[in-house]
This record gives sequence, C-alpha cells and structure tokens, in this order.
Amino acid sequence: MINSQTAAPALPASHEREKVVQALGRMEDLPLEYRQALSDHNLVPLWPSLRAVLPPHTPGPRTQATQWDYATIRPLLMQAGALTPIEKAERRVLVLANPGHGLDKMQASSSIYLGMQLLLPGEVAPAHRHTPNAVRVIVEGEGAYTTVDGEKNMMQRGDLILTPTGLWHEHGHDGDKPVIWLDVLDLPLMYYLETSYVKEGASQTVSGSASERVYAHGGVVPAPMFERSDRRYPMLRYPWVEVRAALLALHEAQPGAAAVQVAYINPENGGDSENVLGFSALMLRPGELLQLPVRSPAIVFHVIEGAAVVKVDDKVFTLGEADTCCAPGYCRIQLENTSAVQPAFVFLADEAPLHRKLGVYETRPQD
Ligand code: 1HN
Repeated sequence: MINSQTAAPALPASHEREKVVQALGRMEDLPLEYRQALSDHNLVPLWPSLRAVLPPHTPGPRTQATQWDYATIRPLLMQAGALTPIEKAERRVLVLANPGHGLDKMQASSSIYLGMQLLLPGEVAPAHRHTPNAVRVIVEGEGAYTTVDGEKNMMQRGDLILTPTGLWHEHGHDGDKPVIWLDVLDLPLMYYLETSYVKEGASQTVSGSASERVYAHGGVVPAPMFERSDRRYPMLRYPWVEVRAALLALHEAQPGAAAVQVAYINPENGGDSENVLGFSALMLRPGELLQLPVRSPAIVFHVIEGAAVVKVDDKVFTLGEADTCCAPGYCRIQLENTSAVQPAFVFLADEAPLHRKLGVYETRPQD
C-alpha cells in the first residue's frame, strides 16, 4: 500500500493558504546498517512514508479515470466464447481493470470490480454463493436468467439484478443469441479485508414469486396483517422498463429538478439496496449539462441508452450505448447529453454506502 516515492498531490488553489507542509526525513537519509537492522526485525520508520499515507487535504488515489468501450470489449468477449467453454471458465468474464491499480489487481477503483460476462445459448454458470456483493446490469440479449435465492429472474436489457452477499446464484440461458451483462462487485474491498471466499452448491429449486412484481408500485409494500417481509434483500430484480418509466415520470413531474435521478433501494426500509456499493440511474435531458458535486466516493458510469460526454477533471470520455467509465473520488465531474432531442440514460455505481458507514463520506464545493 505505502509507497514513499509517491509525490504528494498538488494543492488546489483555494487551499494555498493552508500551512505549508514541511518535508520530512527520507529513507536515504538513514545509515544503511540502521535500515538493515530495522528490516531484520520487521520494523519500518514511519516518517519517510508519512506524507504518502496522509497526503495534505486530498487523497492521492491510485484509481485513474478510465473508459472502456463496448465496441472493443464485445468482439474480445465473443472470442473468449470460442476459446474457453463455460465448463473451463465457470464465469466467462473480461474484467474492466483500472491501469492505476495494475491490471492484475482486477479493480476499477479501491472497492469496485467491473466485468463483462458472456453466456451463450444453452450454457449454465453453476450455483455458488460468496461473500462479495454483486449486481448485474444486462447489456445485450434475451432469454437468459439468473436464479438468486430460489427466485428465477429473467434478464432484459438495462435490468439491475442483485446477488447480495451470501445468496446462492446461478445463470442459465434458454435463448438463441449471446447474452452479455456488466457485473459490479465489491470484490476488491472483500479481498483487501481477507474475507473473500466462495461456496459451490447444487442447482437451486426455483420457488417464490418474482420480487419485482411484489414491489412494482411505489409507496406501497405487501403488508399482511400478521407478517411483514423480514428478508434483508426483498427485491432482487429492478426491471429497466420500470426504472426508465420512473425517470420519465420524475422529469415530467419536476421539470426544473437539479437532476433526474433515482436510487435503487430496498423497498421495505428505504435503505441502500446492498451494503457496500450504491446504485442509481440518471436521465440526462436533451442538451443537459450536469455538474456533479465533488464527493469522496469513486463512481462508475455505464450508458444504458443514448450517449453522454463525461468530463473527469481534465479527462474527457465520449460514451455511447453500453460504454463504461470510472472516476476516482474527490474530482470534478461533469456529464453532458450532446443530443438536442434524445434523452440519455446512465447507470451509476458508487462507494457512497461504504463511505457513509465508515464516516468518511464527504462533499466539497466545486472550486
Ligand atoms: C461471480 O460470482 C460472478 O456469479 C461474476 O456471475 C463475476 C467475479 C468475481 C467473483 C465472483 C457471477 C464474479 C463473480
């Protein structure tokens, strides 16, 4: 984690008046035999690395603003379909890896993992459950399903399907064309915590009704006289047709709203749908330029419909349908729908629930 060679980030203009940070002693300032004596006993001096682990004012993230184009991923994923049978992959995924973390780390940010998964007609990705939380956003194809906790969820383009920590899940495909989806997991966090593991299991027996029908209407939940649902994850599939309709309704009801955005929540308690990562959908109105608040969590943008230009500090990403990008925390982000006629619909995943639980969630004024 610690790299004493890492340069401290430049101070933003508005903070130049802060106390000038004094340079501290370097490793090279210490006699070689002293350094050797320390490392012989598993000891390390703090001061040469103190500024790297506690940079002034703003963290120095490894996460780099990065874009992944679907047009690049798709043919390579299809090639994986030809090269590696599902039995040899279990999950046939190309990971969207952030070069700032090193490709081998398979991280989009400190806590977010992203992957594009391919399931071909007739294939089965066997049942397992694991500690990392996952969601999928369906990108392409019809006829595939994922069974989660005994509930069979059909996959349709734009749907969000949860597979929270500990729930059994498996994928199957009765259609006749490839199905591709985006996986979003908190795997890097779970791995860092040394809590990441999986259990294999037998195929589930499908039981129970579809949760998206049970919670289809906003403001009301099933309330039998004797029992309210106590499932930690009562709703597993959030159909895109419903979320899209909610965004359009919000736009019509509140034409002057600062942003047309809805959060994917637990409909029983209004809380985050999962424990670590937060999920939402945003409609960019035709021609809209949206400045996001500067916030501590890293964030991922994935275009479901239309196109968007995403500016992250000085980087500019032009995203079309099914393209994805990520941004580290604490940066200036601007989204623009350059179409004067079509709305754009964007899926967002961020680390906000985690930051809030840890007490480090922060917003800052744009400067
Ligand atoms: C996983 O279980 C799935 O169930 C996909 O489809 C991607 C990446 C890392 C660890 C577990 C799935 C995954 C994963």
